[in-house]
Amino acid sequence: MKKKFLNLGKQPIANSFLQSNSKKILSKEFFYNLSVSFNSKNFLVSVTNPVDPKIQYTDKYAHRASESTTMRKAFKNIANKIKRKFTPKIVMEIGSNDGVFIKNFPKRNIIAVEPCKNLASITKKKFKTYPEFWTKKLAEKIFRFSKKADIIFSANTISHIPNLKESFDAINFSLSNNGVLIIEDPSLFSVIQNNSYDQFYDEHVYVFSALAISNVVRVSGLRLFDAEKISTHGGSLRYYICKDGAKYKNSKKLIEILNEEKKIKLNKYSTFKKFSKRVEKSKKDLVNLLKKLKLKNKKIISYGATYKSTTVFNYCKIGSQYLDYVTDTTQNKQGKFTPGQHLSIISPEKGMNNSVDYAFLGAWNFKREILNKEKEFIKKGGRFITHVPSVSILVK
Ligand code: JHZ
Repeated sequence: MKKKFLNLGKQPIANSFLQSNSKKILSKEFFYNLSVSFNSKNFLVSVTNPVDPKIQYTDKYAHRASESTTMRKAFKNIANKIKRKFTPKIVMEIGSNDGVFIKNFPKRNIIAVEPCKNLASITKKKFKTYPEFWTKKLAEKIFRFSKKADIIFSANTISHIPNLKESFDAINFSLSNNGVLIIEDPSLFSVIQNNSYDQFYDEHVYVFSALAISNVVRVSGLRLFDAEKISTHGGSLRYYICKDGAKYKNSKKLIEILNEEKKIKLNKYSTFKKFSKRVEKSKKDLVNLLKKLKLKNKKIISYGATYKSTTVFNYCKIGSQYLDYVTDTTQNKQGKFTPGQHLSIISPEKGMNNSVDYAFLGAWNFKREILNKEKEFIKKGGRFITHVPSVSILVK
């Protein structure tokens, strides 16, 4: 039932930024083979052989959701929408990261679940935080003797959990009768439309479609009743899910989204086979462009040490022969080296100087925010390169 359609080669853990590029550290670097499959029974697209979560979500976890103004605003907006629409008494977040969503709620309403101990220690100062993986056992520990959750929110986390059946069973156990699960994850529709193959890396065990989610939650006694397109992370879907017997009617918007997905055939293997050909072309085009610019002695860097760019650089084998370094605003990424290709990461203040001719948009999902911030660079003739939706130099 699970059929492979894309091979992205030998990849490191996308989040494993290295402390140094010494031989000793490099010799211990972990690699696995990243390939992606389609399940013709429930339409799930997934990494064929997921990596063990215990080596991914450690106390050194690098991603901070608060790093971008776009995301801070997006989480504030959805928190306000939830308050208006559902007036929840108990809200649980699965994968609370650095608290960017929960900080919009009063302390008494919140339960946070976050397995990365460095992140959990940030939110536990104010909110009830469980520094654990989301499992049936944890759900029982939290809810066996207390009131169930009115809202369970989870952004960019459920797609990271290999055992979906257990996760949704645990969610069903934790929801009140008319409680609602709201999840957000990058959408398969956007990945196919934008050719954004870099949404596949070890953490993104799944890239969901509404078609797949509706099938997968049904098996756990849940029902997808609404969905909406959101612009975060290069095009995501927000899903509204309830218990089978809850009061919510299936929305028109959901039917439209499901029909759109059927129209571009997200339920057919042939769609993904065609996509994999486009991915191969994207790799050739990007490498050719970088080669051409290097022959003209241009200085090229990368902007944003994203997990996504780990996939691009290791799949296309783009290292120091093309890129001088990577800039990133996240303090705990600065001074480290990118996984697999070992490019040094420095702050934009240091790295975005007059000597740079081109910057590859590793954080292409924040294109608008970054182009706005880097007006001076562009004014002085600097240019951004992107591979999404196709390889090009951005004129403005
Ligand atoms: P970001 C992460 O993916 C990881 P990433 C995770 N697995 C996930 O699911 C997705 O997010 C949703 C920097 N930056 O989060 C900050 C600048 O330097 O979009 C970040 O390091 N300057 C949880 O890592 C990175 O770029 C800027 O102006 O692929 C963005 O990473 C801005 C706006 C960001 O994607």
